[in-house]
Amino acid sequence: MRAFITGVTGQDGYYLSKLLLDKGYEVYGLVRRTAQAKDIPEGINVVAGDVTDPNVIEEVVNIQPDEIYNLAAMSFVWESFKIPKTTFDINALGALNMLEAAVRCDAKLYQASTSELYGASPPPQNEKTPFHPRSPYGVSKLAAYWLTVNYRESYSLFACNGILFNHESPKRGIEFVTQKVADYVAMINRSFTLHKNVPKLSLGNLDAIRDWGHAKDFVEGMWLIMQQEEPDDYVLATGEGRTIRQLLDVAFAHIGINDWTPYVEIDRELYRPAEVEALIGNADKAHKIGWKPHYTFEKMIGEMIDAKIASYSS
Ligand code: F7E
Repeated sequence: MRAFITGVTGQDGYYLSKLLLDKGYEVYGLVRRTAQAKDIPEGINVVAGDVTDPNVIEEVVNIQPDEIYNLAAMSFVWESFKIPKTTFDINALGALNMLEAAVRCDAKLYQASTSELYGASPPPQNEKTPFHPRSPYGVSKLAAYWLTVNYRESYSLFACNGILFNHESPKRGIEFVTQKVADYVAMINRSFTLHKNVPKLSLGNLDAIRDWGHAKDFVEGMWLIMQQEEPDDYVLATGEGRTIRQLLDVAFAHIGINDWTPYVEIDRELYRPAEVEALIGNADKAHKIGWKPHYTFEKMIGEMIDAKIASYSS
């Protein structure tokens, strides 16, 4: 089997390519600049290109993959308010190019959809919940979602949306709240031993609720979705919602601090113009095809903090 992965330098690209290599796939990974390819797992065939460039279609056709995983995205919701057009180009136009490529080589396609499609729709959210995105990111991903459905219905393409709720790991970018907190807590841990003062952690909305799982569990779901008889759309989520305050409780407790309030300050700049208050997924449909997350929230946050502590002491 041959797979083509866009966004291979990101968190999900890392775990998915490892999973597919372990399963014996030949893996091709699209990177914008070959210099970025230094952190990807060994054994990946690096392809230089960009999802927004129509030339990428020809590249994919030359490779003739059996499965395409479109993970490339401008994925930071807050920033999508600052760069809406770039967000649209990468997330919507990029998906369109990959769908065109899938039609041309009759490959299966996985589209990285997101719980941000639900936005203002109250939890629990499943595949039947109405969409109401609240950011340029969410709207661009909604366009990609419907393009995927449309290509499935128009060209009998095996095209699927994985509607993934938040998923994290030590590979998560520092701009996302879990990694930002993990990094800070690791720094505090170090400053205890060095007896130094560190600045406060600036955060935005502490009352937002998210359903956080581990990326390693979620990429197994991506693969499983692609192995079904019929193409379909699936929610992947843990079903557990927590506030940012509860994330802080767990993260600080990991280094033995029970009251985090002296360490945290609120910065209004970090609020989004339109906030998504609560996302908690119902993944019953995915459970029926055999998907189940294994990580607990505490284990995942602990792993993220420990990885940061290890990186600071090396
Ligand atoms: O924010 C609040 C923030 O940026 C989570 C992406 O992978 O998951 C991710 O989107 C919550 C929000 O992730 C800070 O307002 C408070 O309510 O970690 P995040 P996200 O926006 O949920 C979905 C499924 C995706 O598809 C996206 O691509 O935390 N929050 N204070 C903060 N968030 C950040 N980043 N930084 C703060 O200081």
